[in-house]
Amino acid sequence: MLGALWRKLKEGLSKTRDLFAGIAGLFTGRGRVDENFLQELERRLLSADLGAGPTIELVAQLRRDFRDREAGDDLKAHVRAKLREMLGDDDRSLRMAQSGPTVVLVAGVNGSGKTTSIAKLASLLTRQGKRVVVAACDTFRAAAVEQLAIWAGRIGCDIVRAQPGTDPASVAHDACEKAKARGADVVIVDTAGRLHTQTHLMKELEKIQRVLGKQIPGAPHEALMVLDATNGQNAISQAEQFGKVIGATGIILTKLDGTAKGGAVFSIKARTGLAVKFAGVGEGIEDLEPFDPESFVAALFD
Ligand SMILES: Nc1nc2c(ncn2[C@@H]2O[C@H](COP(=O)(O)OP(=O)(O)OP(=O)(O)O)[C@@H](O)[C@H]2O)c(=O)[nH]1
Ligand SMILES: [Mg+2]
Repeated sequence: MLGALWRKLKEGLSKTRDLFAGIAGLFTGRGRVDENFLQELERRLLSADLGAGPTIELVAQLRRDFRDREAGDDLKAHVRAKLREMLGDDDRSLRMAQSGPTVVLVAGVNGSGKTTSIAKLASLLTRQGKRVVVAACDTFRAAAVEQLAIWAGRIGCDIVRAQPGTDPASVAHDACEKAKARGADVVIVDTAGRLHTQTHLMKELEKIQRVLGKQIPGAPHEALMVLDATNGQNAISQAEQFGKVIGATGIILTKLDGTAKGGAVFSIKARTGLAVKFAGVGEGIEDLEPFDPESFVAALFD
């Protein structure tokens, strides 16, 4: 069953799809799998941002198993299956608390799409009948709080906010209190953009995590790192470090609609060990999809 992700990806992923169509096109030329063919395939996989590691591995394997054979449908099916395999079989559902509110912390570099993704996730969960509280812990900019408040108003979920300059950890604390008092199902915590090299900001994130854990056992149950797909391999390099510091449990990969670098999906797993749990495929409130490897590969190859 191919769902909404596939449909949206077919529309939104056009730039990445063009590159993969070029890759799939190699298999219809009915040529031989010789050194020229393999080098061309390698070049195309790299330009689709598959990453050096996965590309080298795939091409070496084809050199071993398909050398001098005809580059036809069975090779295409093989490559498609390999790409699917690279995405792994992780549990991509949100880890929910055994009882009481589930807390989802969202972090990442500036402008990666955190606040928008939180709004989309809050909307998705609200549509599933869950009670959601969003916590506006990006207290650096008044505009950041406003942005989240506007979304919360549209979605009809609760928001906990404070004056700009308030300690983000105290907003996180209040959001947990409110969630417990109201019997909410999920708390989603927005944070200011930061780099893993900004020690004081990473300490601030640790403090938020500590406060969440004191308020609600096991919180945060998810620490989702937001990556902007348009940054391709650069985003992944940052994520390797960032993810370790915050103990990330999964990835939200945004802006897949506007980029030819969608192949980065394949190297995220290899480099960070983390599964993409959600994919952002547009700026609208419904443009977030639970990531499904099957649909993703199908959207690229079919
Ligand atoms: N096309 C597209 N745009 C997106 C997507 N997700 C976010 N954006 C846009 O990216 C821009 C930045 O999004 P924000 O959600 O404000 O990013 P942020 O990480 O909260 O930014 P800071 O709080 O400043 O660090 C906005 O213009 C969003 O509309 C997506 O999946 N597709
Ligand atoms: Mg933001």
